[in-house]
Amino acid sequence: MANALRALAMDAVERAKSGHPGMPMGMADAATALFTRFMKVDPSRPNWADRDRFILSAGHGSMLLYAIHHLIGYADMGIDEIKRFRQLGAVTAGHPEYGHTFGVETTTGPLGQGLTTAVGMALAERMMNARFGDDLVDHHTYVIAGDGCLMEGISHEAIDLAGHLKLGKLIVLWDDNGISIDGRTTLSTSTDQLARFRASGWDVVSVDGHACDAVVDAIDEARRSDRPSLIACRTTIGFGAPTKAGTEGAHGAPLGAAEIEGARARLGWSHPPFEIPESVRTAWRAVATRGRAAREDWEKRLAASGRRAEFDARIEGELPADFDEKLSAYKRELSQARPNVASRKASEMALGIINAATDLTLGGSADLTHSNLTLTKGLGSVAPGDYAGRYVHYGIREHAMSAVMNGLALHGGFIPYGGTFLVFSDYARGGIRLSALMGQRVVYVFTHDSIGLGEDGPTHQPVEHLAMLRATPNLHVFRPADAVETLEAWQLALHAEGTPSVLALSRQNLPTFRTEHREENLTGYGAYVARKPKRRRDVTLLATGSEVEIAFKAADMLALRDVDAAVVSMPCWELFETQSADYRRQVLGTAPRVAVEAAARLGWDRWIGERGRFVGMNGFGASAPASDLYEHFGITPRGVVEAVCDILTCA
Ligand SMILES: Cc1ncc(C[n+]2csc(CCOP(=O)(O)OP(=O)(O)O)c2C)c(N)n1
Ligand SMILES: [Mg+2]
Repeated sequence: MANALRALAMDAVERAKSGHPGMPMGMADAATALFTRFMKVDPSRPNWADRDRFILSAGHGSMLLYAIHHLIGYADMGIDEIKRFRQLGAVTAGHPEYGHTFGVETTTGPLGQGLTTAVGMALAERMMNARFGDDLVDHHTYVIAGDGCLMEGISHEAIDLAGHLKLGKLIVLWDDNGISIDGRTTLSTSTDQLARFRASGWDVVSVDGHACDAVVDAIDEARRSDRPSLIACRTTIGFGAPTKAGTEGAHGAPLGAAEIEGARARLGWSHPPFEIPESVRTAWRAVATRGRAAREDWEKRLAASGRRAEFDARIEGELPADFDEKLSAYKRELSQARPNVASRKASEMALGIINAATDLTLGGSADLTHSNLTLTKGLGSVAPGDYAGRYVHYGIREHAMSAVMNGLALHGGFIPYGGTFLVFSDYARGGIRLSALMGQRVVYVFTHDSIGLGEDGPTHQPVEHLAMLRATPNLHVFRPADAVETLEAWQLALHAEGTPSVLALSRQNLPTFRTEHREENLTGYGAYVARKPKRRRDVTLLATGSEVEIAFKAADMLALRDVDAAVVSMPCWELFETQSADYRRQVLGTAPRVAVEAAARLGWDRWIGERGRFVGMNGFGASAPASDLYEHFGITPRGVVEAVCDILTCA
């Protein structure tokens, strides 16, 4: 059965003239042990909620996954798709892609992230179990990780968090082959991985990865543990290849005809490429039969539980029917109360309403809870062995937080949001990118969003980050300007089922300018006219977040000089881009435009045009009180007025 995986992998890579045969050939025995004895999946219902999750963190070994999926009978994985490995439109993409191929639980390829996403899934499993009990939620999360996954820094964050939270149903098979692309791993590491995992509270064992029985025993043992488990599978990369096995030559290139012929002889596999004997197929299909029976039993339990509707709504992530009504009522209050608060504080206030209106939300922060203001009353902390809470202390682990949130969202049952400073979005970047690529409803609460954070200085002051985030496809970047916009941004983020959101929030107070209640979510337009010109539009001032206030003040000053300015708040460029050309023209107007944002210029030229001016940052910030910094960098009403008068004749 393992040789069938090896043959499909080496033949598919050969045919594609690209790909990674070594890892699938090396891990074929361990994967066969895992799937034939343990994996609980039903290829006819790839998304059945209580299935085991399998994460190929070493995503370059995608042919291992595709070969297994072919043999256990996923409907999309016929032999023709194996033959079209890595070709345009095939389900057999170079690396496993979530949403593209049945049964692929998460996109992998950026090494270490799969392992970390799996931590999120294993955590989601425990949290759903705490809510629905063993009868409805009781599954394992299995990972195959390579040397690369374990070398990546994110692995440390993931291992530490999983060990701390005692995620006993997380089982990692490490492809311990001592080889990566450059050659032997001893070129760059001498870490005792077992000791490292043990130090973080894991059970660890090392086995011969080619001895199926040993792997089976190790998994069996791991399943009995209440700690996460690492099973080091000592393997030979490219197992079976006569000259390339055990070398980096097997990692990421076709083996070549002669080598493949030699491997066939060594493995005793005499079948032509892409032909699998019926007896082997039948043996593999037993995995599906077992999984189907497990799924049917589970469905009976769900039907008998009396909680089916509740469970389904939860897994689907459906917000309660009265959710928007509650938010709208609160928005009306805000417009009346007109708080003068930082948008991070406005976010906390919004979360107070949101977290009471739905229990789908799952908060957290990378050790900046009291700065990000992400914790609201009564959420309760998720703790080792106690998963009833709704708030995760991710620790100082931004990269892991982003990938874990992806795992939580992918698993189903939660809408995760997590906070850090906007400047550290760099550290979270790997996971943010995959949230966007996979279309996951994850909300990033990034506070301290500009030089406005003040004294902490340039290491903490984001400048280029909004541009980076706005450049990311399928990511909504909100920079709300007052408490009303902040609430609207939250509402949009929670409704965006296929798109992650960033909320860039201020540390400094902002006045409420949306003083007239509107049912309509104006932030949903991405940009809108916040202050109409009195008579004619001489100039349009574009701004986001804390700089909208500056634009308003500049407009007042311009009025004294007989310049009539419109102020446009642009809380979300991406949503504005989706509006009709007519609407955009109306908002942007035909008058010259001046944009103000305490960040890098990149991207703004699209909105200000050739004649436009930009008032913002040209380099890094500095350490000083915020108001001094705004003065110092010229991001002031006066600075805006000067920019306007540079292009218009002012009185
Ligand atoms: C974050 C990240 N960095 C670099 C790569 C490129 N890369 C793909 S596989 C690989 C080597 C991985 O070594 P290992 O996990 O031991 O895989 P093996 O060679 O044993 O199959 C590298 C560097 C990547 N996919 N992701
Ligand atoms: Mg390796």
